[in-house]
Amino acid sequence: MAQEHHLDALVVGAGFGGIYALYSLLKEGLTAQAIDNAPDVGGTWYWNRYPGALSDSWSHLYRFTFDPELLRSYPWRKRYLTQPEILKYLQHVVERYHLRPHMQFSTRMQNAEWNDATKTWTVRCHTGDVFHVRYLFTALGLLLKAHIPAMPGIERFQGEIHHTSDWTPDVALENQRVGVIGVGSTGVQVVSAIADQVKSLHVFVRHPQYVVPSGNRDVTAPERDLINQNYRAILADARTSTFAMGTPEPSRTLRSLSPADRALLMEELWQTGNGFMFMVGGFSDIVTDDAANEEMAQFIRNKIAGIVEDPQKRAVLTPREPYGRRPLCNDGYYEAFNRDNVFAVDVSTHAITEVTPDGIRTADGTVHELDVIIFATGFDAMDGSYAGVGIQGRGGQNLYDLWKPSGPSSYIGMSVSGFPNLLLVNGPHMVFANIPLSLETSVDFTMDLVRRSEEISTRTGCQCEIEASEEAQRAWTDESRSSLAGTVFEKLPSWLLGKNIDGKAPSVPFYFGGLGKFRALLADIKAKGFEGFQSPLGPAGPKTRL
Ligand code: NA7
Repeated sequence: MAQEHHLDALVVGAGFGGIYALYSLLKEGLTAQAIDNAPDVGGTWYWNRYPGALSDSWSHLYRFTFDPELLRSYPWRKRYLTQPEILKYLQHVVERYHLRPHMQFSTRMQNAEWNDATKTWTVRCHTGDVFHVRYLFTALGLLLKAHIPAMPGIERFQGEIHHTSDWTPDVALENQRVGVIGVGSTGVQVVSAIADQVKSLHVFVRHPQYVVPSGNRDVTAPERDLINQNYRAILADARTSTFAMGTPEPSRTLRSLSPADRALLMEELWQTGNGFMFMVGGFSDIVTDDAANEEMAQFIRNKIAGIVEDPQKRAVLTPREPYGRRPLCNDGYYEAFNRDNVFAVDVSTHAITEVTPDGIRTADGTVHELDVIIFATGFDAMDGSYAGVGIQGRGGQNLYDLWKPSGPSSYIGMSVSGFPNLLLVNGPHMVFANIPLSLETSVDFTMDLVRRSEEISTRTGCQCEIEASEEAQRAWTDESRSSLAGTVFEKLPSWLLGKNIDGKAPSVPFYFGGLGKFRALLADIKAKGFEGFQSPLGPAGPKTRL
């Protein structure tokens, strides 16, 4: 039954970020609740239940790290975690810390409004529930809003249509004629998983990507013991590294080795598997030096040529662009195209023109007959997650509208000027790194902010406002932009830059400086009395700078 709730804090989202924010708030002694639109915990990992869904971070680092006992005791089988395993793990965490009584599911936040007189947020949900809280944590996830490109005729299709992020376990693909649109991380996983189940599989490829093996396999008991014994050092390394993926990040450049030695190293990386490992685990300059990047890219092209037997399929699957999107890995992707029932459709030269009642027509006039169309077409990432919720700050300013014209802007991915006591969990301009570790860093810092705010509020008798200064926010937005400058990532139109969505303002919605640097920066901000935040939480005096 719908209720009015009066709490210290509301957390919106019950994925990795929301779970840890809720845990931290309760530990702090505050009254808090989490809500989620989904019927259970999991966030991104609840919705993305498509076949083959797998995390591409090593299993031992794709988890919470705040509890050493949990780290050492929770079992895992392989080097990577499947979606069902991740969901089970998150459910376990929720039970272990008795969080479930503080969670309400099937509850969607519709809007949130800041009241400057009472210094509270009023959050209204589609269930009729209303929450009055002093702190609002948005843990909405990066990949919430599905991107489904407009395609004429789609409503006339007589088969089934699914986006991978809205998958239900009852989707039956066996013996069906299936079309997959998109070959990003998701499409690659789906294709590899279903190729041998379906009658036919047409994969619509616009920009083929570089896919290296993941090298997935069982983790042996001695390997697990070794990880357990060394967890402290492993975590320390990850937290001071750039991507926090547990892969080496050497400083040697590609050309510091002889051609023969670097070919050997590339082969070793290929055999080891893991996308980040391949991109940054061998050489330091793959993302910054065009020639080094091209040599690495050519190595992968040669591998593709050695695996994909059919010349037409090989041509469609071979990328020509630099190796500079989010690195992908998956076992068996290219091999799947050696099956007679799997086809590579080149939609860069012959785009999809329409969906017909019985399939997809491409510009060359061919109708590819299908029973099921799977959109693996990605997301309106990051600020897109905020599109469906009306968050109104001081003066009725709408957060998403504010971000729309020139891209999102925040201070350290956590706070937005004009939106007091709104704490973003992995919001726009968060650090680009392995998610569990980066979000723990962010939530820990927001808890530092809340702790300080509570002290001030108790001392002064007035609710303290946690709010970035405009200058600090602007400086951080600039910093995020320059963190990408000179890298290959900036040259390609990927979702990392919001360039996959027509009409979206180009922006750099991540901070690419790395987790180690980010953590050092947060320590510095704290040491300087929460520099960049407005007084009284931040330093007194004139507006603060980074
Ligand atoms: P991505 O990486 O954004 O990939 C989406 C794919 O969909 C990509 O291959 C796109 O091709 C393709 N796409 C999108 N629109 C079209 C149209 N109209 N026609 C043909 N192909 C299209 O999303 P993912 O879900 O795979 O991965 C997102 C992140 O989730 C991933 O990086 C992980 O961090 C988890 P394009 O490249 O635009 O030509």
